[in-house]
Amino acid sequence: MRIDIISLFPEMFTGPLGHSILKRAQDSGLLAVHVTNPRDFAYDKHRIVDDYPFGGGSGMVMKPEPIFRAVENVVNAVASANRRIVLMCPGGQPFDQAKARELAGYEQLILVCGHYEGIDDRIQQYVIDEAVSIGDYVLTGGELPAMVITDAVARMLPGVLGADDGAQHDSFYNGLLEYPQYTRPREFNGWEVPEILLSGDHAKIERWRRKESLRITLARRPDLLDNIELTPQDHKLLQEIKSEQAGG
Ligand code: 4GY
Repeated sequence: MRIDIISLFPEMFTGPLGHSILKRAQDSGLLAVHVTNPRDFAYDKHRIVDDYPFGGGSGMVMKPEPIFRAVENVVNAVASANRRIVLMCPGGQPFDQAKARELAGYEQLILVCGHYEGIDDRIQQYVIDEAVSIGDYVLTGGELPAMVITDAVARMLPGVLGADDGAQHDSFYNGLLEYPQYTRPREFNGWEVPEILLSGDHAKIERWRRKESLRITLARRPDLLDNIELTPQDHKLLQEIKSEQAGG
């Protein structure tokens, strides 16, 4: 997959995308990330990318032409029509795991980062396929959201997390929060690893993990339980959890 980021501040991306799993994904050719600066597509003498808002008001608005040409340029760089052009915007659709999985299905993802007071709305109307929001707060620009989305989408690509596909056990992958994980030592500061994880009984371990996922989801994010299909075993496990709570 190729991810194109349109941003006035390309240097912001070098750190976060150049390490660990995202670096490995790029080195192995599973992911390519390109950052394009709309300023390079501002053809006036001062390469101006923003201007005063029509109608008045404070702050500056990003001009449409440099962004339009920057998007056009990266569109022309990829032959496939299987692409999505996404604007980072607090007013967009909430970004979640399902959206990450969906966006990972495109050949090319173009993430457009606004700055200042926003982008001339004609870009949003005529160029952008969809706007997404990473949460109900306002940042100074779309750069951090673009990094969040790049990260979440990249790890959904086949092969990025390695052979035994870690994403299957993620929080949210199955609609539940993740069960607790432990590693060596078996005892640390007198704090023990749950006995069952050392038993070697894989069926029992699976059941325990499912139960702990349900327990943690019920405690912290009960809203998530309304959005998934629970199996008869899940209902049984939830009953156990509730009676354990009642019994103290
Ligand atoms: N939240 N989710 C977000 C954001 C910054 C003014 C337009 C968000 O996605 N993007 O806060 N973006 C704004 C700043 C211009 C982008």
